[in-house]
Amino acid sequence: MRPPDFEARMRAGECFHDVRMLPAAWAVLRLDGHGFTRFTGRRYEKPFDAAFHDQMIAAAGRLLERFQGLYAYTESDEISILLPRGWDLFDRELEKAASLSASLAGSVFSIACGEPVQFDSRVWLGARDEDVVDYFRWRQADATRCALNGWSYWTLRKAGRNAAEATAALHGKPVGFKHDLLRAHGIYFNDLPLWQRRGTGLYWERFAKEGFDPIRGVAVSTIRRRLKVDRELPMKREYGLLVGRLMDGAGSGDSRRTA
Ligand SMILES: Nc1nc2c(ncn2[C@@H]2O[C@H](COP(=O)(O)OP(=O)(O)O)[C@@H](O)[C@H]2O)c(=O)[nH]1
Ligand SMILES: [Mg+2]
Repeated sequence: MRPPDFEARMRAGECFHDVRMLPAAWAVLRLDGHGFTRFTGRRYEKPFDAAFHDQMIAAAGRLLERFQGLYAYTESDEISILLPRGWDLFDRELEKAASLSASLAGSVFSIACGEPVQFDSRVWLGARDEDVVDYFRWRQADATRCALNGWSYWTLRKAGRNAAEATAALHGKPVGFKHDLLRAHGIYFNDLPLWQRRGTGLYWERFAKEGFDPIRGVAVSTIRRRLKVDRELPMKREYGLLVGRLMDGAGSGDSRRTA
């Protein structure tokens, strides 16, 4: 076989390499810690550990910067990164976006915690702006549900129930039952920190940096952007409005003006 034919035959085996995210569709990368139930169980406070959440925030921030995203959201062991509609890094190749995001999150988190950990990564596509708002409301509702379940489960465990008993006691029980159970143990779910109940958002915010232009001898004010870590996210409709503003590009872009 001629070398070019051989090369082509081998390349043909890379059959997922041409898969690209639909042009102009909204894309979200969602990363999830792999086997984190075991990993966190060994190392972190239950049900929530502020140091663990800070390490997730560190990984989310690096992803937002590296992938030039508009918004990052993290809850539990997952991170969602909203990419701008016209995102064209890596030619929108799915394999590149998924593998590079997973490896970046894994390396940032591993360095932060001192132990090798892995993330998986998938791509979500949405055609309409409302789909993106729904996506982030969906993940936030998941955060609230998991926080209530986690607090209920670990409250029972700490009160002496074993894993099977705690699981059985909560199986099929409505939200109100879990609130009551927590209250009976002196825990008011609605008073728990917002980052536990709603997750944390990261987005760009603009700020004015004052300086001096030595050539013209005038004071200058430069509009820069920095990453805001929002641990007090609104919820439901208000949260949707925040996501909508970030999709419109609020907070992104640098510009320069003279004072
Ligand atoms: N100890 C502890 N565990 C956490 C924390 N945040 C998330 N987790 C755990 O991370 C796991 C995430 O769930 P999931 O992705 O379905 O589990 P996985 O498939 O084992 O990674 C759950 O078991 C959570 O309890 C935390 O702050 N502290
Ligand atoms: Mg996981």
